[in-house]
Amino acid sequence: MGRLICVSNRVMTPQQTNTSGGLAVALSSALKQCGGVWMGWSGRISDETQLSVEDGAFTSVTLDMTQAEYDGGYLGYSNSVLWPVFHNRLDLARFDPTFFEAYVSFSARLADAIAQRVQPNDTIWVHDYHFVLLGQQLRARGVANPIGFFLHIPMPPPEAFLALPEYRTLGAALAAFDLVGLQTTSDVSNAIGCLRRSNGAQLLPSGRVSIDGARFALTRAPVTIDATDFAPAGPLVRSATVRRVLGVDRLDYTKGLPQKFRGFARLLERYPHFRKTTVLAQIAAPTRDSVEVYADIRQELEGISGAVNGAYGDVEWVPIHYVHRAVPRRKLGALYRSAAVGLITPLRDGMNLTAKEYVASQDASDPGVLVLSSFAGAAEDMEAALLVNPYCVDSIAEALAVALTMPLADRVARHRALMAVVGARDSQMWACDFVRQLGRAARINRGAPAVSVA
Ligand code: ADQ
Repeated sequence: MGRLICVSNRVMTPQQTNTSGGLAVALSSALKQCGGVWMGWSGRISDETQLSVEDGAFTSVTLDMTQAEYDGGYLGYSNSVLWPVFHNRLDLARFDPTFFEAYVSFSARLADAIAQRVQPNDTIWVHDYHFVLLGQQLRARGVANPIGFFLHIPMPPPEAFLALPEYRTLGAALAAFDLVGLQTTSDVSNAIGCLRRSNGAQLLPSGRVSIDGARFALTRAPVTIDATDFAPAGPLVRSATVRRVLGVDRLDYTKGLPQKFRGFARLLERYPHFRKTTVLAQIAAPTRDSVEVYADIRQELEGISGAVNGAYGDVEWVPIHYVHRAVPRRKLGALYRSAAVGLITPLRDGMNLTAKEYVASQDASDPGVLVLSSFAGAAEDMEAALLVNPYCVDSIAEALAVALTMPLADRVARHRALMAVVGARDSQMWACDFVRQLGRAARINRGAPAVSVA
């Protein structure tokens, strides 16, 4: 079997051990097992065209971005156009016609680097919205290897997708992949709807999609976590006097943090007996600070937490503990475990790994309760959580009231059902399954008989 070449915007080097985020954990685990190459952005901005290469259990190969690629391609097209549009926030998208060229540019230089290094038996797996064009760019450079794509964020409804000036180009580019993976069944049906409208795509009886004669497969492949990394170690430590409701998110407008703060304030307003005995701890990791709307949300949150703390707090009790910082990964498990409620309420989310991490961290004999947005991809399989409408502060407040008073037997039963989902598969299984399906899709595309996989 050949090597796996993974491509994603940020790359871990073989020496890095402190992984942050599901994509990094899943890919490093797969790459360590198969050996292979991880390619993407170095995290640096310069005009240097030389690649940085580090060898170890796998090889990392990274490329610097030019200032124009960073401003127009990464901050611009990726994070100010594709990110908001795919999360159905057209109001926050910046449709600047100069962005797309810079987006094409970095992806094309990466395609050059991959085309120079790829060997005949290699499999290429491209990740996320930064590189929608990469499959097509590789094919244009004569790369005939199996190439798969996985979208970690939601696929938008067709009306939002068609708002992208480049929708036809993006849709056609997807057809250059052998397999396109999405997080949920609704993402798969949105993808079919988008591609029908944008490129006249046809859904074939085999379930494959055809665009102008190019055929590819679509699959639902929800990202998983390694639940054993979060398995409780040591006794359960929770305060006897104050119960903690916990949120852990990147500070992103898609994560619904203002609504979450207001939902908690509504709980205190409507049910005064929770005052003094309950706190909301929100750990919000800084992200994309140089995109304007991210600075706006930061200010908004500081304003809401200040107002709620001013209205309800006193010298002994501060209702909202808002921390704008990342927590070291090794400390997350204990933090999740100490919380009576995990409050994860994104307005839209591809999956949401924090929800899975919260469940995996609980003590099965006295677990906390997960309150989860019904608009997170994770909600598709996690019906045993208390599902809420994250836009509705009353819905959040009522779910919190139920969670904070839930009898032990109900908490145990819900946790057992959630663990059956979270513990069933690990990140290595996720990656290996995708690569197997990709091999099969590529064989079908090239007219070879498919080897069936279990
Ligand atoms: P994100 O939106 O970054 O990624 P999410 O699923 O929320 O992903 O996971 C974030 C990861 O970062 C989790 O592992 C969490 O523990 C960690 N994290 C978040 N805030 C933190 C903090 N303050 N301190 C420390 N760690 C923190 C995208 C999509 C998601 C999808 C993932 C994986 O947007 O929908 O679930 O990819 O496919």
